[in-house]
Amino acid sequence: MMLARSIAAASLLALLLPSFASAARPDMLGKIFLQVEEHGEAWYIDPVLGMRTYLPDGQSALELLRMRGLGISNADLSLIPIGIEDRFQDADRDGDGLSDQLEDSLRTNKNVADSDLDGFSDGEEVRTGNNPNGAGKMKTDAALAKRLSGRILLQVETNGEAWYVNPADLKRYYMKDGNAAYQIMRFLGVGITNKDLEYFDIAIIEAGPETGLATKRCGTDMDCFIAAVGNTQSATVNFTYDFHLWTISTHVVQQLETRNVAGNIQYQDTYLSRQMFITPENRLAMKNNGKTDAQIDADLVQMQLSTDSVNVLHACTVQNTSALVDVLKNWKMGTFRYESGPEGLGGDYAAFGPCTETQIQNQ
Ligand SMILES: [Ca+2]
Ligand SMILES: [Ca+2]
Ligand SMILES: [Ca+2]
Repeated sequence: MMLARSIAAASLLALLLPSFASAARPDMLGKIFLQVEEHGEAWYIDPVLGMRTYLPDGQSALELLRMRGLGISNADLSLIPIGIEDRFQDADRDGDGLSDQLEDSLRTNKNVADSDLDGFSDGEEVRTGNNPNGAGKMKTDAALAKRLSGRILLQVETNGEAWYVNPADLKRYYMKDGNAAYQIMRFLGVGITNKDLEYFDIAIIEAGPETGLATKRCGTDMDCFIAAVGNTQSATVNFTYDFHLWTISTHVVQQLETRNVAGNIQYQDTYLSRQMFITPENRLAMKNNGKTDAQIDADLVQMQLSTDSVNVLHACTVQNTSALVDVLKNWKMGTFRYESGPEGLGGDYAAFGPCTETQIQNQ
């Protein structure tokens, strides 16, 4: 009975979902693999792009952090458990098992092994999930850690410190620089055959020359983002909007991001969340057409399940910056066009230039 029901649900989902190239291997997303049939080359499977990036050295790891990192608030970051990779050796002046720089990030005392003087060293407390700065356990959010599995996170409220959420244990590993990232990612990597690795296309991380303008982080201010795009400056914003398809309304929070790569603007957007609902008017109309509340609610649950994925991405190379600015202004006014074009990417995205669309299904 349970089996029949889950097969029915799975086939319904298969009908509703577009086919995603990487959905077949969700277990591999966000992991580091070492090419054991060659010379142990390290590859990162980007969980957003569903593509692999080659990491030959610390410089490439640094570019990966800069280009593919996701900004996170300190409050959210604190809810993800901390992992410690003992094989990565770094300065630890008080010998408590936490490197000096990790202690700076955690705000523990790097000169005192037991910051809160409770008899347990800072390292012991972090390893056991206890608070090294006071009493009690560290508060964690397993669902958040799972959602960010395999992502690189950047502490945008402080100094952009980078962390990697290891899919194997859903803990975050601190990477103080490119060299640390490279070594820690190698330690966390697992072997893979060439055949399995070749399942993923290669994504090339192009940092490009520095533009002299740091990434403008606009929070939720679309005017700030639009102005930055007009100046071909790298920028990010979280953008919230609603759209309506047939009787279903969808509330979306999306991260928009542009990057100035050697003078060219690259654009991408990522769904942070999508919630679907039915307005009272539409519910009444559906009931007048003979549906019961229970049927309407069941349909809604199925729709929500089918679109429950975050990390849905459009990536475009912008050919005409002013066209992108015009589209963003329309979005801000609530006019969002998403009709399919000849390549399946029409509507507003057709104005940007060549686009790829990648959608990753949640596990
Ligand atoms: Ca220490
Ligand atoms: Ca300490
Ligand atoms: Ca302590």
